[in-house]
Amino acid sequence: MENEIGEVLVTEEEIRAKVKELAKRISEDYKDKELLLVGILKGAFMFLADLSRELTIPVQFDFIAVSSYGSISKSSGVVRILKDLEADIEGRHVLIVEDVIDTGLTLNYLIRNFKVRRPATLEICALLSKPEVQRVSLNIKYLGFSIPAKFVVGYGLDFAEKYRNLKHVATLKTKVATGR
Ligand code: PRP
Ligand code: 7HP
Repeated sequence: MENEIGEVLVTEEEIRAKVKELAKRISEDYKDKELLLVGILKGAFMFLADLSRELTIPVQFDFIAVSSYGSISKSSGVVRILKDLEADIEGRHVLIVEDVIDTGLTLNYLIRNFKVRRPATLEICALLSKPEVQRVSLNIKYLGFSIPAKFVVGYGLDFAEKYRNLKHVATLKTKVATGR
């Protein structure tokens, strides 16, 4: 399976150090608040699991699963909610945890959707961002790494549902379009 994997962009050690650094900042910023972590399935599961274990404050968890409507509406940024939040987020301190921001359209949609539910605060924590292909402006308060506009796998990210379990982030030898 490793034959398809290209160069390592972010090593296991770099991820571990960054997760600790982000968790420290988040623990300080939310020390007097009740934090609700919202993971975007599936890709964020590994980052969320590691990040949350480095937090030194009590937290609660919720998850949302989304998918693009289809090739035509992908560019419109409209996403379909496959599994909605269980929590009522009105008045809550919500931190969205995402694996990768590519065009930014998914998060842009979710931010607008969540704001309607009137959380007390709403912030983004993303492991990876590809600034070259981002099409909407987002305020990413907690960011792990800015990477080139290459399709990547590992640490939660997949290609055809494979490679999510890699401990590092790597490119694929097979060329895959990124940035939609
Ligand atoms: C990925 C990723 C983001 C989105 C980013 O999810 O987890 O949610 O795409 O792309 P964008 O910034 O261009 O909107 P994907 O649809 O691959 O689902 P998955 O997390 O289940 O793998
Ligand atoms: C989605 C996605 N999934 C895996 N790898 C990437 O680089 C990706 N960008 N957007």
